[in-house]
This record gives sequence, C-alpha cells and structure tokens, in this order.
Amino acid sequence: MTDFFNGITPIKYEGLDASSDLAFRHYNPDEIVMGKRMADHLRFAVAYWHSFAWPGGDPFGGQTFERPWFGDTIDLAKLKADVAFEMFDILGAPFFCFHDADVRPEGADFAENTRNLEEIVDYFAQKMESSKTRLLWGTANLFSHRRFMSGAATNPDPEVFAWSAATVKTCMDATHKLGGENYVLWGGREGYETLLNTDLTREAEQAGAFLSMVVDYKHKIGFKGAILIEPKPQEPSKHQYDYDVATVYGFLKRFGLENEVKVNIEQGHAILAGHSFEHELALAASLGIFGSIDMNRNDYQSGWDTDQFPDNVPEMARAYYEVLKAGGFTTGGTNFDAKLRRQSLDPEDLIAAHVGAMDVCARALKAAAALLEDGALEEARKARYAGWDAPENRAMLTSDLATIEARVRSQGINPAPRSGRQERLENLWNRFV
Ligand code: XUL
Ligand code: CO
Repeated sequence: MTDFFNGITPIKYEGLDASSDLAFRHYNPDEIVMGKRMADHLRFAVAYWHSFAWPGGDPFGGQTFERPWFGDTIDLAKLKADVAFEMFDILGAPFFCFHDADVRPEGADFAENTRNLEEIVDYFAQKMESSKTRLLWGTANLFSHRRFMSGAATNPDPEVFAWSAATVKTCMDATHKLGGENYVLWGGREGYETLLNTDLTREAEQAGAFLSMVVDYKHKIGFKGAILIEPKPQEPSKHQYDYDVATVYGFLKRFGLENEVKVNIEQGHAILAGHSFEHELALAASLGIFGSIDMNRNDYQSGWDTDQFPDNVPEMARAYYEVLKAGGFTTGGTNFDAKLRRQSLDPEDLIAAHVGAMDVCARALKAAAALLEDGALEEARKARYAGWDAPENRAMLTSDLATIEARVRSQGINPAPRSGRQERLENLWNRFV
C-alpha cells in the first residue's frame, strides 16, 4: 500500500441521504436497470493519462500537481501503477484505459521503449491478478513526442510511418496480453496545418494502408476485441482527418474496413465538430459502427478540448438513451477521458471527481431507461413514419420518378402538413430527467 490516498476507504452506495461527498448517491452497481446490472450497463473506465500522468499545465504555466511518481524511471512508473490500482479499488472501477507513454518511462530508442512497456505490462498483469479492474482499451500515444509533429501514419517521412506502425504493434501486443476489450486509435496528429505543404491524396492512402495493417494484425494475433477510431475535428491539428462519425465512416468504406472498425465517440469532440453527442451516437448506431464512449465535456465558452468530468445530467441522458436504443455496450464502455482542474491538487479531488462523474452517469442512465421503458417517445416517433408501413408507399423506394408521377396524378395526392410536436416531446422528455 502507498500512503497517497491517506486511508480513503472503498466508496459505497449510500443513496440520496449520504452525508459525505465520497459516497455514491445514484451509482448502485448491482441495481437492475432494464434487466441488467447498472455496472454492466455503464462499464466505467478510468483514464490513466489524465489521472496519473498529467502535471496540471496549461498554455500559460506548467506543473501544478506534485505527485511522488513523477519522473522517468521504471521504479516511479511502478509506484504510479501502485497508486492507480489503489484508486481503481477505492472507486470499484471495473475498467481502465492507457496509452504506452502514460505507463512506461520514455526510452532512448524504440528497443528501450518496448522493453519498458513490456516490463510495466508484466507489472500490470501481476496487479490484475488480485484486482477486479480489467482493461477496457489500450492505445499508442502517437502525438506527444516531437517525432510525431507532422503526423504518425500520415507523416511525409516514411521513417515516422515505420516507427508508428512498430509502436502500434507493441501496444496491440500489450493490450492483448492484458485481456483488453478494445484497441483505440485517436489520430492526434493525423491532419494538417496548411495545404501549402500537404498532399491530401498521399496522406489518406497512408492512413488507409496503416489501418488495414492494424486490422490484419488483430486477426493474426487472435485479438477478439474491437478496433475503434476516435473522431475529433481539430486540436491539435487545424484539420483532423477523423473529423466526425460520418467522415470516419466514409474513410472506412473507402478502404473496405466498415465491418472491421468501429468508433469511440467523445462528448467533447462531438461538440467541437458542431454536432450533439447524441447525434454522433445515433449516427454510429445507424451505420453499425457504434463501439464505446469517452464521457468528458468541454467548456461551452472556451471552444477547445478542456476534458472536464461530466456534470450535465439532461445532456447525458440523451446520450445514454441512444446507447440503450443501440442495445447497450458490447465490448465498449464509459471512459472518463477527463482531468482535474489544475487547482484541484488533493488526492481527494481525484476520487471525488470520479465519484461525481459515476453518479451523474448513473442518474442519466436511469432517466434514459425510464423513458425507453415508458415507450411514449418511441411510439410518437413510430407514428410519425407510419405512412411508410403501407406497401404501396414502401414500393416507391424501389420505383422510378415517372411511375410516381403517374401515381400522384391518378390518386390526386396532395399532402397535408402535420405537426412535428417538438415541444410536446420536449415536455415528455423533461418529465423523466
Ligand atoms: C484527445 C483524446 C485522447 C484519446 C486517446 O482529445 O481524446 O486522449 O481518447 O488517445
Ligand atoms: Co478521448
């Protein structure tokens, strides 16, 4: 045991009367919601990078957090892992997620990076023997080091492509060894700053070839989890190639990978792309590529990716409504890709942030489930399209313009506009959240 969390004991569900802020008021893991344990619906994951590797810097100032494990040695990386697994236990977190660079010290070359990663993966494996926490997903950090400044797979320099491919292989091996349920690719530098120095055609071909190799390697090693792309429209690149769900789907179709790769949708990224989170979720489900979510918000005023813990229950209920409608998570889950504010220095802040986030997710899930079980919203939606159930109307979808014109004339079709009833549906929604 380390002494970092000052003897904070495991967080329990105490209901609405709980007196401490280190207790769950809504998240009751064993409570059954729509026939399934709440914990199995939500599948919470702690993000290793923000909680344990982020120093608290912003564009105007550096580190604010003092953590005894900060530094680039294997021993400190193991101390970090000790504290991380203690936090997973305190929270009862079913999952965690990591990038290679969060967990291992940076080596002088590729071989040293790989050795460091393997040593930490073995250490994780040992810790997981006595922990209930599993790996939701692993990923490679192909964006922080200066070698990636012009991209990873889409870099003009083939040596960076090679380094990136080799690194992803080691990270897929690590994820597979730890029983990870997914492997994520967020293309932090896969985009461009200016078209003046960028060949779009080449970069797309490189990205397609790279992803095809990832899929081939998954099958080669027998990794049963899902490969997930995480869309984001900009930041750090001015224009990111994986802009949003629709863009990613077009890319997957182009390279014949739409049945192999799904998406990890982040709330904040959806908003940056000019969408709502629920739009991105509904579209992914409709295209058959819904995988997992990163449940962290941005600040609506600042317009950049502030990665804050979620706090907006009505918005989150819309998201979980789409997740439930899509049939819930299979390999995916709810990852908190969220960091503390840089003034939140105390170990208790780290615990309270996750407790609050888990609680608001549980509250949103319960509201969404109640609305879905009530059925009135789905009935109203169905009724709006009911005309399409008539065979003569459905037949139009495989007909032609001239035949339809003849039908309009012979039947004297003259459509009468009907209310979309938006306010009534909003009132219905608001009775549940
Ligand atoms: C960046 C982001 C990443 C991915 C994993 O905005 O969301 O942390 O989730 O690389
Ligand atoms: Co994310």
